[in-house]
Amino acid sequence: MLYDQILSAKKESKKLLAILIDPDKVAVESISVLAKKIKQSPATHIFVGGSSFDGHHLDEIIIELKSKTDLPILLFPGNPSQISAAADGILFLMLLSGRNPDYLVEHQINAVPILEKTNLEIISTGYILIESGGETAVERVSKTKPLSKANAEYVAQTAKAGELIGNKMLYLEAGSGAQNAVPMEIIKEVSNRIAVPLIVGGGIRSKKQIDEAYTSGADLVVIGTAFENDINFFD
Ligand code: 1GP
Repeated sequence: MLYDQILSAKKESKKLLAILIDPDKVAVESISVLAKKIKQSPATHIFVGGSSFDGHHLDEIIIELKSKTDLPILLFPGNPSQISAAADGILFLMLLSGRNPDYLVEHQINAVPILEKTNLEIISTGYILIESGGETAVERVSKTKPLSKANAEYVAQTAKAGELIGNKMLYLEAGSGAQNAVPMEIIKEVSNRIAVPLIVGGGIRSKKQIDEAYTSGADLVVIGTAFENDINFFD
């Protein structure tokens, strides 16, 4: 099971790395080149999803990725149209930082009939958006405000509530292409407070930032835009 592997990695302090593929930004034909680069990178997981993608060539993208790499593929959906039975699992997200009922529970309810027709491993994940210096797509699409980075205690409290509700992972998100990544102090505060694996992503553009996220307590770092803009990023 994918979640058990993530938990074991956490126990062994083995850090994980996911490359995020936004299906809106890639063509099926480009996957073989991307997959080659992913194979040469330190990535341990592939995430697939985007804020506003309508799901149109999702199956094809995932089938192509699966035929070209051995990494587990986890859906990172912005809405229920982004569910594909071809993936291995799904981050079943709950936008804990926002107060929009659609992203707290409505999308999840609508996803059930689709999920029941798949064998996807479903991993309940609390998703926390942190302010990052400008409006991000997640903010725009979810119509929610991020949490202030000035109040690390409140962010940690939110993450802990997610854990107590039953989230099996927490995701600290600055937003794709964010000006500023999630600050180290926030990552530290949250990781000290929760026992479940911590994912950190958004605006991470350098090896140094990846290492800083790990040393602050991230168990899994997500890289999307940096790899999208430069497929040689991990060289
Ligand atoms: C976005 O956390 C991911 O949801 C990755 O962000 O595209 O900025 O790497 P970037």
